[in-house]
Amino acid sequence: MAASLAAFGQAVIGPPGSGKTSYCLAMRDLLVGLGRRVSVVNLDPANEGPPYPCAVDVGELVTLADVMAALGLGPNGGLLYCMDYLHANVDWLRARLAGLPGHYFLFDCPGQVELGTHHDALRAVFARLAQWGVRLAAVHLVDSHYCTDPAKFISVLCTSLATMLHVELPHVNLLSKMDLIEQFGKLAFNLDYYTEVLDLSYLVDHLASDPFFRHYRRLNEKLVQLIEDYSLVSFIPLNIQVPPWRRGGDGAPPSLQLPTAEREDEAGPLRPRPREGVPLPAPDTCPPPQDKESLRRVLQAVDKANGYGFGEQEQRSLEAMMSAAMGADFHFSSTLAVQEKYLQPPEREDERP
Ligand SMILES: Nc1nc2c(ncn2[C@@H]2O[C@H](COP(=O)(O)OP(=O)(O)OP(=O)(O)O)[C@@H](O)[C@H]2O)c(=O)[nH]1
Ligand SMILES: [Mg+2]
Repeated sequence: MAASLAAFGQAVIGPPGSGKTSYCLAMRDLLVGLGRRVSVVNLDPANEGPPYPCAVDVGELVTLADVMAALGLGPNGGLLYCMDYLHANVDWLRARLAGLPGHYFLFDCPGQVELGTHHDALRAVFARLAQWGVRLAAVHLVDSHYCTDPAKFISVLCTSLATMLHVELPHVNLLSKMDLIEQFGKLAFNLDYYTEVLDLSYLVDHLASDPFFRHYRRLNEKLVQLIEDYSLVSFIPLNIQVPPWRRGGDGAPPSLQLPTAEREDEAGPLRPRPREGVPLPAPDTCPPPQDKESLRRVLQAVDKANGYGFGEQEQRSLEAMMSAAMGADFHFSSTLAVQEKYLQPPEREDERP
């Protein structure tokens, strides 16, 4: 029997565009800063030229473009085929991971929703990883702006629950892009109502004030009852980018220091390295600095979920200890502080035009 890989990692999943690839880049930078040896594994056959240094790329095995051209499939069918192909050739993945002993893996997964809710290939790949000794937590991202629309938020809850039940891994749900949460309107309730998924009957009442949704009240009642019966879904707010009003003078708060020089050699800079043939962005189009504080809170939950936090692996660096100390404040997401941090402050009377 082949030796166990004995590793920890995160399977980063979620709907298209929810921020999975950006999360992998930012989480990698954070983990490298903590002294972990990290490898990002791109499992998305449509992800050409990911922004992070890619240790293992499914594109070496199969790409969506090739499958679509060779089999005449559309993008959705093509992606499902690619994932079935990966599952059928999963030993390729094992051989690649075996070449990275002692590494912490971040798996950047494709965004097709059915892969998380009912298609079998991705779940089967995760099950094989578990058999090989890779202890995974699923990190499931959904766009936070859905909170501003009660109907969409109910569907987000249903999708998250279905994914948790289907993927069968320890699970951490994230509300991503907190800087955009109120982009399409104000929240009807405090932020902790959405992160803790509190009494959902208020949401149904709120929805019933819309003449269109009044007809679907009983359906919505049944859906929220199902979610509450399982009592599994809750969210941690995540913001990869620092909101402009919190950036201060030069745009970067003091907590967002770049890694030290020797770390930078090992890890690469906080922002993506320029790739060959890709022009450098102009200074004003550089990606905004990352919100490390928000990422650390996510890491706390993930370390508990996959068991990493209960081992001896972490080097006792100051940053690692600070990161651990933040665990004492795990109910952060239910406090007013998080609301003040991530939501635009309300307009003051004297500032209104
Ligand atoms: N404002 C803001 N934008 C973000 C944040 N995180 C990601 N984005 C943007 O969201 C878009 C999609 O991000 P990706 O990381 O490519 O999302 P993805 O889930 O990997 O997308 P697919 O692989 O296509 O499913 C990009 O334009 C990112 O720059 C965030 O915290 N705030
Ligand atoms: Mg992606």
